[in-house]
Amino acid sequence: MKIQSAEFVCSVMRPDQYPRDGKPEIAFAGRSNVGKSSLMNALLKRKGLAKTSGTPGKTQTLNFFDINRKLYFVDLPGYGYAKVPKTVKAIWNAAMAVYLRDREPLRLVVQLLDSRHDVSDKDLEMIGLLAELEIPTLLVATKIDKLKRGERAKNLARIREVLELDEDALVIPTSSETGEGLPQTWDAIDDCL
Ligand SMILES: Nc1nc2c(ncn2[C@@H]2O[C@H](COP(=O)(O)OP(=O)(O)OP(=O)(O)O)[C@@H](O)[C@H]2O)c(=O)[nH]1
Ligand SMILES: [Mg+2]
Repeated sequence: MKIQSAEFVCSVMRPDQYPRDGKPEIAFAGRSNVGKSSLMNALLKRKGLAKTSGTPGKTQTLNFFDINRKLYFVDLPGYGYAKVPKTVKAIWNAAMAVYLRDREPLRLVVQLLDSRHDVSDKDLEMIGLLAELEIPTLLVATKIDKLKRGERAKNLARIREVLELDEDALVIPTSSETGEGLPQTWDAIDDCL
């Protein structure tokens, strides 16, 4: 997809605040710091559009971005080890669950997994929820540029094994730094629109 425009629209928590024009939505989910905001920016070729940070817990609300006046990217708050109180995490998780459970325009969740780390219990919970809700899900393994050649194959195989994926299931290795995997990610997004 050629990006003609990409604009921040709103930062929200409650369903009555979501956009109402019915344009299709692609959401980005994954633990804090896995690289959701960076991947969105890389896909859109807009460096500072979604705010990124070395400190986990940067994105704290659902952030909607209008792409080409045609669809929305939705940057979800990260789950997991964000350095915030439990009560705040519970509020983010609830906001995310409400969104996922009942969002008609949602076409695809891009679920990010850090290629350097083992799949966490929280990741499994999230992937289980997406399956239960029958939401089309694309798995991507982020920060692949940080792995050495040998580690790369091993870690990708490990992800497939832990998630018990079929041979034909896709896990796209991505890097927001080198651009690896971005065309394949766009192909999968385009297929859902
Ligand atoms: N080397 C490398 N670093 C990355 C990549 N993607 C993200 N990072 C770095 O990882 C850190 C976290 O990235 P974010 O995009 O802010 O992560 P996030 O998932 O949006 O985090 P939260 O908003 O806290 O949930 C930043 O320091 C990024 O520069 C990647 O593909 N390669
Ligand atoms: Mg973020």
